[in-house]
Amino acid sequence: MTTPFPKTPEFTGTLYKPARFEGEVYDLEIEGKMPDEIDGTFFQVAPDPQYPPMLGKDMFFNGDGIISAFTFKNGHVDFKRRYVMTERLKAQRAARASLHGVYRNQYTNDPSVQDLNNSTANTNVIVHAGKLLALKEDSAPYALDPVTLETIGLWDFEGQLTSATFTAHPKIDPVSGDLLCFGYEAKGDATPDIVYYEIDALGRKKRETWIVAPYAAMIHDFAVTENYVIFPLMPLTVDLERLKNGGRHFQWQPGLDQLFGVLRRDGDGRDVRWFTAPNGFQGHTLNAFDDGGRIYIDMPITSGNIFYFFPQSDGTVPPPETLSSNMMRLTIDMNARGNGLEMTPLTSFACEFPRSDDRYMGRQYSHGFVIAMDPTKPFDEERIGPRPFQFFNQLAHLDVTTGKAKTWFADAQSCFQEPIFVPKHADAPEGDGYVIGLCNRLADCATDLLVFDAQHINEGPIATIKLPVRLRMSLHGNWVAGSKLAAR
Ligand code: V55
Ligand code: FE
Repeated sequence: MTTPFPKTPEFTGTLYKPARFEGEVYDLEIEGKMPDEIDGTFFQVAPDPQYPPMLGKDMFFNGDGIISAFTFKNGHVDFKRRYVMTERLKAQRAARASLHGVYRNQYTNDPSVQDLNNSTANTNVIVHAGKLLALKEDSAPYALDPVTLETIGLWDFEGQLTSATFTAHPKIDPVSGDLLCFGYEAKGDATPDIVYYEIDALGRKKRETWIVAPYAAMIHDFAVTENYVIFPLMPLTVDLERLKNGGRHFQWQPGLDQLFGVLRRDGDGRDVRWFTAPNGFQGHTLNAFDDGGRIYIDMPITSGNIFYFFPQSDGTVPPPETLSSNMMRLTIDMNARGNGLEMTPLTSFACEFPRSDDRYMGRQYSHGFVIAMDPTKPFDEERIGPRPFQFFNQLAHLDVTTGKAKTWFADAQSCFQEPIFVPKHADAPEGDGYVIGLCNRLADCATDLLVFDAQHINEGPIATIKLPVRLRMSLHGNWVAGSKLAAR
């Protein structure tokens, strides 16, 4: 490879310089006391471009998906990291160059890849029906072997997937083990169609409901309760003409409300109602539940566009310091008339990458785990340098029933990534377990995996798992119990 990566914030520094590393490390170095009882694998995925962008510039969300697997057993951790061998990556490797243009715009790709699937498989990984699924919201999933990380190929659930797309944020029903999932732009680029599926633990489709949104726009994450599905339609719209003219997939619309499409899980979709809140940026779902008549959805909401790479039509993006952000509780009263909803802050600080105890998905719950930014803490601006995204200098445990938060701050140059929750054992009480997450160390150009006692995050990690290689900034992942992988 003779072309260098661009010297832009998206491709430089300890956080964003591509790592492009595949390999295995047997028995990682551990500092502290690793509990013997943690048994399973933490899978997570990063966008990590194999080649410098064909157009000379690109955004973080367009990198090739690479999966890390950390397998915990008897107090030891083994590490494996492999690219998802997407159609796109295979074509690039054959050409020894990037062949892909603007994010989610096939019209800007090299003609040689025009007919290939465009997914980078870079946003989330989840195990379902014995397969590891690598997800990108513009495509069907890619299936991989969860033990070898060998790519099997594009996965249409044995012909059952009728949509062009599949979310990167499916949920697993903790009682049935069903995969609760959806696609938006589900009939192709810029279509307003949305499909909701429920696929059982053995991979058989049980439910398929189609609705049409008021317009085509991003639905990144969603929420599911025992009775309802909620689709947050973001003010990031799609336009086919813009795509054909080589433009960006999404454009921020400052004049549009936030919309929340609500339908009954057991209905046919004709009951869908769109609730509204003032213009803002809907983040990831922490959790949601209903009490029959009212629906509660907890998610961080920001006052404006945080995706600077999807500006509004005149090119403007708000300076990040002008935006405010909180974890919010949205309450939707299904018995009330009108399309309003109530919004109350659950935190006084900005946070993202929220996770809960997955055994309580869609049920009344108390414990949330997030990464957060405390701007009053020391910050090594020089070492951290320009960065395309928010830096998160804290890990936090929220009790959404009491409003109390416990936080942990490492130092002036450590950036946290999504924290996942691992129960102490299958029937431990809610929130009784461990929180595991990656932490980028800018002083050492290193990446550590940290293990916390979930109830005592403020006391710092109980174990630090040291990687001998630096990993690039990543996105989402999930914990899979060893017993589930063995039973596959
Ligand atoms: C997001 C991330 C994506 C994407 C669309 O965080 C939305 C939101 C990593 O890719 O393609
Ligand atoms: Fe996401």
